[in-house]
Amino acid sequence: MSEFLTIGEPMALFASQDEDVTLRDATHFQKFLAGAEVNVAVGVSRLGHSVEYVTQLGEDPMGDYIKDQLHQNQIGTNYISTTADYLTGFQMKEKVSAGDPNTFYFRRGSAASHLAASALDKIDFSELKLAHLTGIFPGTSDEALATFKALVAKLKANHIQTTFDPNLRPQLWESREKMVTTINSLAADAEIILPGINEGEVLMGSRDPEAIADFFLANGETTQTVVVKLGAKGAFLKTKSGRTYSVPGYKVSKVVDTVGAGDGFAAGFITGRLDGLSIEASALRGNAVGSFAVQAPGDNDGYPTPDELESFMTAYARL
Ligand code: KDG
Repeated sequence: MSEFLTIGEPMALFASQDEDVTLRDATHFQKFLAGAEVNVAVGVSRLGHSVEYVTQLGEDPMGDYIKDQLHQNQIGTNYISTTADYLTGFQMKEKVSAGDPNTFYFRRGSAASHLAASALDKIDFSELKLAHLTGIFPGTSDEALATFKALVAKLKANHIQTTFDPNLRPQLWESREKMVTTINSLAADAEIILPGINEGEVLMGSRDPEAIADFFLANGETTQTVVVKLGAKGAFLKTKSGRTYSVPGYKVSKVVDTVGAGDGFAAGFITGRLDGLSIEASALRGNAVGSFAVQAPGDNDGYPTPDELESFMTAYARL
């Protein structure tokens, strides 16, 4: 039983330590836990909420490493299955002095992509307050897409609110058209949608944050709020009733690695909602967690504890 649940593909991440060197030539790597949904799980757990994570791991060293990491981060493993038939996925990430690093995935046919819908039968929805979903897991295979849809049906039947981050990974989809159509149709079932501005442009053709929000509000009857992430510039929010908010970003002195900032935003936003904050205050917290994320080399290792978050937000408010 937990307040928060997510489903996804966790991976071991080998982050290069050789700056501005290609993955082909890099020789030094540090191992981390990665995967968009597990990043959010780490962020929500670190901020003090109970979390269960649904996935399937291979019976291999990467799977064992991920299990250890989940335990260290106090993430529930009650809904994690294991299989000897498929391997756990992993990825590599460049280190860059500026901009976004290239990443490369070794995940096709992974254990997580073979998670069957029957694995959802044991989920206890009784204390669940919110579930986070992304466009990555359903893109990993047709089986994962079916499992994802089965989970959405169960969440609906149990009246659980959902956040949805499109998290576009074109490498996973057979065509851009299939990715756009499927993700827009999955987004329609979420109460809160969290697209990045670049994703909004791919999914509906405009970089205007309000046009992106209007698109998703019209796309699904369930959708109540759209939060468009603007990177360092913060976020733009629009609700079904037509209210809009612009929430500023936080400046950081040195960006180490941008990957994981969007998931950090989601973790901050979600914990804001679980703590009863307004959507505007939740988005401000999301921006704060995102700014912790960009100052660390892994995807979720920089996410704050409640004390770290509070002192950062208080100090910043005084500037
Ligand atoms: O958002 C960051 C994640 O996406 C990263 O940790 C792993 O790329 C990844 C994925 O597809 O889950």
